[in-house]
Amino acid sequence: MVMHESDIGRTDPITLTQWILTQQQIKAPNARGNLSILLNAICVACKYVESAVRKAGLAGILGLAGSGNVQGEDQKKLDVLANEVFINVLKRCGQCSVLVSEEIDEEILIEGGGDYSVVFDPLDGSSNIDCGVSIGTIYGIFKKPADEPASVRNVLRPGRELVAAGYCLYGSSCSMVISVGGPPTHFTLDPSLGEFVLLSPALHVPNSGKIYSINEGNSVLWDAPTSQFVKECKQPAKGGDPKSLRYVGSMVADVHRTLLYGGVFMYPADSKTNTGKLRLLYEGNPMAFLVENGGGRAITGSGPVLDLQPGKIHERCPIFLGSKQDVDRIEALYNGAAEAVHAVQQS
Ligand code: AHM
Ligand code: MG
Repeated sequence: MVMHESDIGRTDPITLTQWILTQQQIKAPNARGNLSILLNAICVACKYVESAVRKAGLAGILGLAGSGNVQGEDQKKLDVLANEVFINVLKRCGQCSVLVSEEIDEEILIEGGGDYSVVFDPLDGSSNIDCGVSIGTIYGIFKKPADEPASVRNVLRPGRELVAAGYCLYGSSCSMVISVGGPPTHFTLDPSLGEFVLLSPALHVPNSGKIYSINEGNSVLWDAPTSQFVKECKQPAKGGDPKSLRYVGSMVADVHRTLLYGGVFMYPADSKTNTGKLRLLYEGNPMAFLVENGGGRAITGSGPVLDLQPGKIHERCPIFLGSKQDVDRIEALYNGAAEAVHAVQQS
Protein backbone atom coordinates (compact mmCIF):
# COMPACT_ATOMS: atom_id res chain seq x y z
CA MET A 1 0.00 0.00 0.00
CA VAL A 2 1.32 3.44 -0.92
CA MET A 3 1.62 5.79 2.00
CA HIS A 4 0.79 9.44 1.42
CA GLU A 5 2.18 12.38 3.34
CA SER A 6 -1.22 12.91 4.98
CA ASP A 7 -0.99 9.38 6.44
CA ILE A 8 2.15 10.14 8.42
CA GLY A 9 0.39 11.69 11.39
CA ARG A 10 -1.96 8.75 11.64
CA THR A 11 0.76 6.40 12.79
CA ASP A 12 2.40 8.99 14.99
CA PRO A 13 -0.36 10.68 16.99
CA ILE A 14 0.60 13.21 19.65
CA THR A 15 -1.69 12.64 22.61
CA LEU A 16 -2.93 15.26 25.05
CA THR A 17 -0.98 13.53 27.81
CA GLN A 18 2.27 13.79 25.80
CA TRP A 19 1.51 17.44 25.00
CA ILE A 20 0.93 18.26 28.69
CA LEU A 21 4.29 16.71 29.64
CA THR A 22 6.06 18.54 26.81
CA GLN A 23 4.53 21.87 27.89
CA GLN A 24 5.83 21.22 31.39
CA GLN A 25 9.35 20.56 30.05
CA ILE A 26 9.26 23.75 27.96
CA LYS A 27 7.61 26.15 30.39
CA ALA A 28 8.68 24.86 33.79
CA PRO A 29 11.44 22.21 33.50
CA ASN A 30 12.03 22.21 37.25
CA ALA A 31 8.37 22.05 38.23
CA ARG A 32 7.07 19.12 40.24
CA GLY A 33 4.49 18.30 37.57
CA ASN A 34 1.46 19.08 39.72
CA LEU A 35 -0.32 21.08 37.01
CA SER A 36 0.33 18.20 34.61
CA ILE A 37 -1.31 15.79 37.06
CA LEU A 38 -4.29 18.13 37.36
CA LEU A 39 -4.67 18.56 33.58
CA ASN A 40 -4.52 14.81 33.11
CA ALA A 41 -7.26 14.40 35.72
CA ILE A 42 -9.45 16.87 33.80
CA CYS A 43 -8.75 14.93 30.63
CA VAL A 44 -9.95 11.70 32.30
CA ALA A 45 -13.11 13.42 33.64
CA CYS A 46 -13.92 14.74 30.15
CA LYS A 47 -13.49 11.28 28.65
CA TYR A 48 -15.86 9.90 31.29
CA VAL A 49 -18.49 12.56 30.51
CA GLU A 50 -18.04 12.05 26.74
CA SER A 51 -18.70 8.35 27.21
CA ALA A 52 -21.81 9.07 29.33
CA VAL A 53 -23.10 11.59 26.76
CA ARG A 54 -22.67 9.03 23.93
CA LYS A 55 -24.70 6.37 25.71
CA ALA A 56 -27.15 8.68 27.49
CA GLY A 57 -30.22 7.40 25.62
CA LEU A 58 -29.22 3.75 26.02
CA ALA A 59 -28.38 4.03 29.69
CA GLY A 60 -31.57 5.95 30.53
CA ILE A 61 -29.80 9.03 31.86
CA LEU A 62 -31.61 11.65 29.82
CA GLY A 63 -34.25 13.83 31.43
CA LEU A 64 -34.60 15.60 34.74
CA ALA A 65 -32.90 14.41 37.90
CA GLY A 66 -35.62 15.95 40.08
CA SER A 67 -33.32 18.40 41.85
CA GLY A 68 -32.57 22.07 41.27
CA ASN A 69 -29.20 23.81 41.13
CA VAL A 70 -28.19 27.12 42.68
CA GLN A 71 -29.63 29.11 39.77
CA GLY A 72 -33.02 27.47 40.44
CA GLU A 73 -32.87 25.56 37.16
CA ASP A 74 -33.85 21.93 36.72
CA GLN A 75 -30.84 19.63 36.68
CA LYS A 76 -30.59 16.92 34.07
CA LYS A 77 -29.35 13.54 35.12
CA LEU A 78 -26.27 14.08 32.96
CA ASP A 79 -25.61 17.40 34.73
CA VAL A 80 -25.63 15.61 38.05
CA LEU A 81 -23.41 12.83 36.78
CA ALA A 82 -20.89 15.19 35.14
CA ASN A 83 -20.71 17.28 38.30
CA GLU A 84 -20.08 14.21 40.44
CA VAL A 85 -17.39 12.92 38.08
CA PHE A 86 -15.53 16.25 38.06
CA ILE A 87 -15.66 16.71 41.81
CA ASN A 88 -14.50 13.16 42.52
CA VAL A 89 -11.72 13.19 39.93
CA LEU A 90 -10.46 16.64 41.00
CA LYS A 91 -10.51 15.71 44.69
CA ARG A 92 -8.70 12.46 44.06
CA CYS A 93 -5.91 13.99 41.97
CA GLY A 94 -4.64 15.74 45.10
CA GLN A 95 -3.71 19.02 43.42
CA CYS A 96 -6.73 21.22 44.27
CA SER A 97 -7.67 23.12 47.38
CA VAL A 98 -10.72 25.02 46.06
CA LEU A 99 -13.38 23.89 43.59
CA VAL A 100 -16.24 25.95 42.21
CA SER A 101 -18.89 24.22 40.12
CA GLU A 102 -21.86 25.80 38.39
CA GLU A 103 -23.96 23.08 39.98
CA ILE A 104 -22.98 23.74 43.60
CA ASP A 105 -24.11 26.71 45.66
CA GLU A 106 -20.91 27.17 47.71
CA GLU A 107 -17.24 26.70 46.92
CA ILE A 108 -15.73 23.35 47.99
CA LEU A 109 -12.62 23.60 50.16
CA ILE A 110 -10.35 20.56 50.20
CA GLU A 111 -8.31 20.12 53.34
CA GLY A 112 -4.69 19.27 52.69
CA GLY A 113 -5.26 19.82 48.96
CA GLY A 114 -2.72 21.14 46.49
CA ASP A 115 -1.81 24.53 45.04
CA TYR A 116 -4.55 24.83 42.45
CA SER A 117 -8.17 25.97 42.32
CA VAL A 118 -10.51 24.86 39.55
CA VAL A 119 -13.68 26.67 38.44
CA PHE A 120 -15.87 24.65 36.10
CA ASP A 121 -19.20 24.15 34.43
CA PRO A 122 -19.35 20.35 34.22
CA LEU A 123 -22.02 20.23 31.51
CA ASP A 124 -22.85 23.48 29.79
CA GLY A 125 -25.78 23.88 27.40
CA SER A 126 -28.02 21.59 29.38
CA SER A 127 -31.16 22.63 27.47
CA ASN A 128 -29.60 20.84 24.48
CA ILE A 129 -28.98 17.46 26.16
CA ASP A 130 -32.21 15.68 25.38
CA CYS A 131 -32.27 16.57 21.68
CA GLY A 132 -28.71 15.43 20.93
CA VAL A 133 -27.29 18.90 20.22
CA SER A 134 -23.67 19.66 21.20
CA ILE A 135 -22.91 20.35 24.86
CA GLY A 136 -19.61 20.82 26.69
CA THR A 137 -17.49 21.24 29.81
CA ILE A 138 -15.71 24.53 30.58
CA TYR A 139 -12.89 24.91 33.11
CA GLY A 140 -10.39 27.45 34.42
CA ILE A 141 -7.41 26.91 36.73
CA PHE A 142 -5.84 29.35 39.20
CA LYS A 143 -2.69 28.80 41.23
CA LYS A 144 -3.00 29.66 44.90
CA PRO A 145 -0.47 32.22 46.13
CA ALA A 146 1.91 30.35 48.46
CA ASP A 147 1.09 32.51 51.48
CA GLU A 148 -2.71 32.33 51.08
CA PRO A 149 -4.83 29.75 52.90
CA ALA A 150 -7.42 27.85 50.85
CA SER A 151 -10.47 30.08 50.63
CA VAL A 152 -12.92 31.51 48.15
CA ARG A 153 -10.47 34.40 47.66
CA ASN A 154 -8.30 32.01 45.63
CA VAL A 155 -10.92 32.09 42.85
CA LEU A 156 -12.33 35.61 43.22
CA ARG A 157 -9.58 36.89 40.96
CA PRO A 158 -9.59 38.48 37.48
CA GLY A 159 -9.49 35.94 34.67
CA ARG A 160 -6.17 37.37 33.54
CA GLU A 161 -4.61 35.48 36.46
CA LEU A 162 -5.75 32.07 35.18
CA VAL A 163 -2.84 29.70 34.58
CA ALA A 164 -4.84 27.50 32.23
CA ALA A 165 -8.32 27.17 30.78
CA GLY A 166 -10.12 24.98 28.33
CA TYR A 167 -13.27 23.28 27.22
CA CYS A 168 -14.37 19.91 25.96
CA LEU A 169 -17.04 19.82 23.27
CA TYR A 170 -19.29 16.76 23.15
CA GLY A 171 -20.41 17.23 19.56
CA SER A 172 -20.40 15.31 16.31
CA SER A 173 -16.83 14.63 17.43
CA CYS A 174 -15.31 15.24 20.83
CA SER A 175 -12.88 18.17 20.89
CA MET A 176 -10.65 19.44 23.68
CA VAL A 177 -9.25 22.96 23.38
CA ILE A 178 -6.77 24.08 26.02
CA SER A 179 -4.39 26.95 26.70
CA VAL A 180 -1.71 27.12 29.37
CA GLY A 181 -1.01 30.72 28.45
CA GLY A 182 -0.12 30.32 24.76
CA PRO A 183 -2.35 29.93 21.73
CA PRO A 184 -5.18 27.44 22.27
CA THR A 185 -4.31 23.90 21.21
CA HIS A 186 -6.95 21.66 19.64
CA PHE A 187 -7.25 17.92 20.27
CA THR A 188 -9.88 15.46 19.14
CA LEU A 189 -10.81 12.21 20.84
CA ASP A 190 -9.88 9.15 18.81
CA PRO A 191 -12.46 6.66 20.12
CA SER A 192 -10.46 3.66 18.94
CA LEU A 193 -7.39 4.77 20.93
CA GLY A 194 -9.37 6.31 23.80
CA GLU A 195 -6.97 9.25 23.56
CA PHE A 196 -7.21 12.92 22.69
CA VAL A 197 -4.87 13.41 19.72
CA LEU A 198 -3.43 16.67 18.46
CA LEU A 199 -5.31 18.34 15.61
CA SER A 200 -3.90 21.86 15.66
CA PRO A 201 -1.06 23.12 17.87
CA ALA A 202 -2.12 26.78 17.75
CA LEU A 203 -5.55 28.15 16.94
CA HIS A 204 -5.72 31.76 15.74
CA VAL A 205 -9.07 33.49 15.63
CA PRO A 206 -9.48 35.04 12.15
CA ASN A 207 -9.23 38.83 12.33
CA SER A 208 -12.76 39.27 11.04
CA GLY A 209 -15.57 36.84 10.45
CA LYS A 210 -18.76 36.28 8.50
CA ILE A 211 -20.83 34.95 11.38
CA TYR A 212 -22.67 36.59 14.27
CA SER A 213 -24.08 34.50 17.09
CA ILE A 214 -26.70 35.74 19.55
CA ASN A 215 -30.13 34.77 20.87
CA GLU A 216 -32.20 36.97 18.54
CA GLY A 217 -35.32 36.12 20.52
CA ASN A 218 -34.15 38.66 23.10
CA SER A 219 -33.75 41.52 20.58
CA VAL A 220 -36.51 43.65 22.08
CA LEU A 221 -34.54 43.66 25.36
CA TRP A 222 -31.14 44.68 23.88
CA ASP A 223 -29.38 47.99 24.47
CA ALA A 224 -28.59 50.41 21.60
CA PRO A 225 -24.99 49.24 20.84
CA THR A 226 -26.03 45.56 20.59
CA SER A 227 -29.05 46.40 18.42
CA GLN A 228 -26.91 48.60 16.19
CA PHE A 229 -24.18 45.97 15.79
CA VAL A 230 -26.68 43.27 14.82
CA LYS A 231 -28.32 45.70 12.40
CA GLU A 232 -24.91 46.28 10.79
CA CYS A 233 -24.39 42.49 10.54
CA LYS A 234 -27.63 42.23 8.55
CA GLN A 235 -27.41 45.49 6.63
CA PRO A 236 -23.72 46.25 6.10
CA ALA A 237 -22.71 49.71 4.94
CA LYS A 238 -21.37 50.37 1.45
CA GLY A 239 -22.64 47.21 -0.20
CA GLY A 240 -20.71 44.68 1.96
CA ASP A 241 -22.10 41.18 2.38
CA PRO A 242 -24.44 40.50 5.29
CA LYS A 243 -23.09 38.16 7.97
CA SER A 244 -24.72 34.77 8.63
CA LEU A 245 -26.48 34.02 11.91
CA ARG A 246 -25.44 30.83 13.72
CA TYR A 247 -26.62 30.17 17.28
CA VAL A 248 -26.49 26.72 18.89
CA GLY A 249 -27.44 27.84 22.40
CA SER A 250 -24.49 25.89 23.86
CA MET A 251 -21.67 28.29 24.64
CA VAL A 252 -18.98 25.67 24.03
CA ALA A 253 -20.26 24.95 20.52
CA ASP A 254 -20.76 28.63 19.67
CA VAL A 255 -17.30 29.60 20.97
CA HIS A 256 -15.61 26.61 19.28
CA ARG A 257 -17.03 27.69 15.93
CA THR A 258 -15.95 31.28 16.62
CA LEU A 259 -12.37 30.17 17.40
CA LEU A 260 -12.19 28.16 14.18
CA TYR A 261 -14.17 30.30 11.71
CA GLY A 262 -14.09 33.76 13.28
CA GLY A 263 -17.01 36.09 13.80
CA VAL A 264 -18.55 37.08 17.07
CA PHE A 265 -20.48 35.37 19.88
CA MET A 266 -22.59 37.60 22.10
CA TYR A 267 -24.64 37.27 25.26
CA PRO A 268 -25.30 40.90 26.17
CA ALA A 269 -26.87 42.54 29.18
CA ASP A 270 -30.47 43.39 28.47
CA SER A 271 -33.30 45.38 29.97
CA LYS A 272 -34.35 42.45 32.18
CA THR A 273 -30.89 41.54 33.54
CA ASN A 274 -28.20 44.17 33.53
CA THR A 275 -25.63 41.38 33.73
CA GLY A 276 -26.56 39.02 30.90
CA LYS A 277 -26.93 35.29 31.54
CA LEU A 278 -23.44 33.80 31.43
CA ARG A 279 -21.34 33.28 34.54
CA LEU A 280 -18.05 35.10 34.81
CA LEU A 281 -15.95 32.53 36.70
CA TYR A 282 -16.58 29.33 34.78
CA GLU A 283 -18.09 30.48 31.47
CA GLY A 284 -16.93 34.03 30.62
CA ASN A 285 -13.36 33.95 31.93
CA PRO A 286 -12.15 30.59 30.55
CA MET A 287 -13.59 31.39 27.11
CA ALA A 288 -12.16 34.94 27.17
CA PHE A 289 -8.75 33.47 28.15
CA LEU A 290 -8.83 31.08 25.17
CA VAL A 291 -10.04 33.71 22.71
CA GLU A 292 -7.49 36.35 23.81
CA ASN A 293 -4.69 33.79 23.69
CA GLY A 294 -5.84 32.99 20.16
CA GLY A 295 -5.50 36.64 19.11
CA GLY A 296 -9.18 37.52 19.42
CA ARG A 297 -10.93 39.77 21.93
CA ALA A 298 -13.52 39.36 24.69
CA ILE A 299 -15.27 42.37 26.22
CA THR A 300 -18.27 43.15 28.40
CA GLY A 301 -19.05 46.45 26.68
CA SER A 302 -17.21 48.41 29.35
CA GLY A 303 -13.83 46.63 29.26
CA PRO A 304 -12.09 43.27 28.81
CA VAL A 305 -13.86 40.32 30.46
CA LEU A 306 -10.50 39.19 31.87
CA ASP A 307 -10.09 42.42 33.87
CA LEU A 308 -13.33 42.08 35.85
CA GLN A 309 -12.87 41.63 39.59
CA PRO A 310 -15.49 39.06 40.65
CA GLY A 311 -17.38 39.68 43.87
CA LYS A 312 -19.29 36.37 44.04
CA ILE A 313 -18.61 32.92 42.63
CA HIS A 314 -21.80 32.66 40.58
CA GLU A 315 -21.91 36.22 39.26
CA ARG A 316 -22.83 36.88 35.65
CA CYS A 317 -21.43 39.24 33.04
CA PRO A 318 -22.29 40.44 29.53
CA ILE A 319 -19.95 39.03 26.90
CA PHE A 320 -18.93 39.79 23.31
CA LEU A 321 -16.09 37.64 22.03
CA GLY A 322 -14.41 36.62 18.80
CA SER A 323 -12.65 38.24 15.87
CA LYS A 324 -10.73 41.39 16.74
CA GLN A 325 -12.28 43.56 14.03
CA ASP A 326 -15.82 42.64 15.01
CA VAL A 327 -15.26 43.12 18.74
CA ASP A 328 -13.46 46.44 18.05
CA ARG A 329 -16.61 47.61 16.29
CA ILE A 330 -18.82 46.59 19.24
CA GLU A 331 -16.44 48.40 21.60
CA ALA A 332 -16.62 51.54 19.45
CA LEU A 333 -20.41 51.40 19.61
CA TYR A 334 -20.28 51.15 23.41
CA ASN A 335 -17.67 53.89 23.74
CA GLY A 336 -19.51 56.41 21.68
CA ALA A 337 -22.79 54.78 20.94
CA ALA A 338 -24.56 57.91 19.76
CA GLU A 339 -21.83 59.19 17.37
CA ALA A 340 -21.08 55.71 16.02
CA VAL A 341 -24.73 54.97 15.34
CA HIS A 342 -25.19 58.36 13.69
CA ALA A 343 -22.09 57.90 11.50
CA VAL A 344 -23.34 54.55 10.24
CA GLN A 345 -26.78 55.96 9.49
CA GLN A 346 -25.18 58.73 7.42
CA SER A 347 -22.93 56.38 5.42
P1 AHM B 1 -26.47 26.53 31.25
O1 AHM B 1 -25.19 26.70 32.00
O2 AHM B 1 -27.67 26.46 32.14
O3 AHM B 1 -26.43 25.42 30.26
O4 AHM B 1 -26.69 27.90 30.44
C1 AHM B 1 -25.66 28.43 29.69
C2 AHM B 1 -26.01 28.33 28.25
C3 AHM B 1 -24.85 28.63 27.33
O5 AHM B 1 -24.22 27.44 26.95
C4 AHM B 1 -25.50 29.30 26.17
O6 AHM B 1 -24.63 30.19 25.51
C5 AHM B 1 -26.67 30.01 26.78
O7 AHM B 1 -26.96 29.33 27.99
C6 AHM B 1 -27.89 30.01 25.94
O8 AHM B 1 -28.88 30.73 26.58
P2 AHM B 1 -30.27 31.09 25.87
O9 AHM B 1 -31.04 29.83 25.83
O10 AHM B 1 -30.87 32.14 26.73
O11 AHM B 1 -29.95 31.60 24.50
MG1 MG C 1 -23.37 26.74 32.00
